[in-house]
Amino acid sequence: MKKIAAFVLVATAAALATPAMAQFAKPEDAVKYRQSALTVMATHFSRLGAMANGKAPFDAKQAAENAAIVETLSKLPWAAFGEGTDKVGNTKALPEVWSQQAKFKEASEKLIAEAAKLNAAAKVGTLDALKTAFGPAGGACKNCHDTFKAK
Ligand code: ASC
Repeated sequence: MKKIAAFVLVATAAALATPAMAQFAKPEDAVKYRQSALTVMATHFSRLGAMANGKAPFDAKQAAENAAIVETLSKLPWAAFGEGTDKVGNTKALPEVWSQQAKFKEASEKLIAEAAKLNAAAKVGTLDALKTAFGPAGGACKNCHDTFKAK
C-alpha cells in the first residue's frame, strides 16, 4: 500500500513538472488544438467586429457573451506551441515562434491583456466602449500574425 502511495505521489509530481507539450499525445494534436482555439476565438472576435464596425446591430448581451468567450480562448493556444510542433500538420506558424520565444510570449501576453480589456469594455454595455477596445485587440491579433504566422 505504501508503495502504491509513493508511486502515485511520484507520478503526480512528474505529471505536474512535465511541460505543457506533454499534455498532447502527438505533436499533431497540439497543432489541431491551437488552430481550433484560434479559429473559435476569431469567430467570436469577428462577431464583435461586425458590431464595432456597424455591419451588425449592436446588442449588449451578445457583445458581452462573445467578449467573454474571446477572453477565455485568448489564454489557450500558447501552451500548444511546444518544441517539436513547428513543422507538423498544416501549421502556418513561422520558425520565429521558436527562435524568438520571448517576443512570441510578449505578443501572446499582449493579446491576453487586450482580450481582458475587451471583455471589460463589453460589460459596460455601450457600442462606444466596445469600439474603443476592439481596435487594440485586433491590433494584438495582427501584431502577432505579422511576425509569427505565414500568409
Ligand atoms: C479577426 C481575425 C483575426 C484578426 C486580425 C485583426 O477577425 O480572424 O486574425 O481579426 O485580422 O487584424
